Amino acid sequence: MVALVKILLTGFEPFGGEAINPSWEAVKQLAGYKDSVISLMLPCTFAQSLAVLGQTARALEPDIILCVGQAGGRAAISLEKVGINLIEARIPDNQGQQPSGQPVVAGGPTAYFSTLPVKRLRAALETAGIPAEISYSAGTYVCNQVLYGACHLAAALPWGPKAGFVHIPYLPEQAARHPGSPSMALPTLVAALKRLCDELLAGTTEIEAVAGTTH
Ligand code: PCA
Repeated sequence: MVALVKILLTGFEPFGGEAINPSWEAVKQLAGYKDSVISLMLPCTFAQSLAVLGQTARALEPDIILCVGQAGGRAAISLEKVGINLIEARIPDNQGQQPSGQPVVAGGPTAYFSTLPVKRLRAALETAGIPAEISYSAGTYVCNQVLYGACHLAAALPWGPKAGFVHIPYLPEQAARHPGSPSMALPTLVAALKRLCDELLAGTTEIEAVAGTTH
């Protein structure tokens, strides 16, 4: 019998004055997908996000940790390549904390690369007709903290899970209150996450492809 691949898929609670977070709206719809996906909502707080992720990952022993967050202003599904060991909060988190110049992990490496095959995931989304890009900065807020922390955690877990992060655009109802901001409809976001899970269930090897940015 082939062992089932387990994906821990996380989204965030709303933050920054928004009533909803597209990441949780989409992630919760994937609960139980292909008997492999476990959906988890993370608090948008520096103090709790990684504790909740770590506790759940240790209890469930997923093969893959895929975290999802809102990136208002981005137009495409952003496959994050790099998490950095820096917290620089532009706005307070959901507990009113606004840390500045702090490491995610004291004494940790400067950065981690996602261990997910971001080039292959981008190609899969493009084939499915969904706008996608590789991003080389997840910012310096809670999402970057979770990407860095997930990679740090995964590196320490004995069964060696893969870990990575995806930023997604606003939902149309959010963009309506941010004139000029791009958005992606919920069914498209859900289709994108399903496509990513399909791809990861098939394996985590990367492809050769041109990527990168010049700015
Ligand atoms: N986006 C924020 C944190 C939670 C979320 O969904 C970020 O990009 O850091």
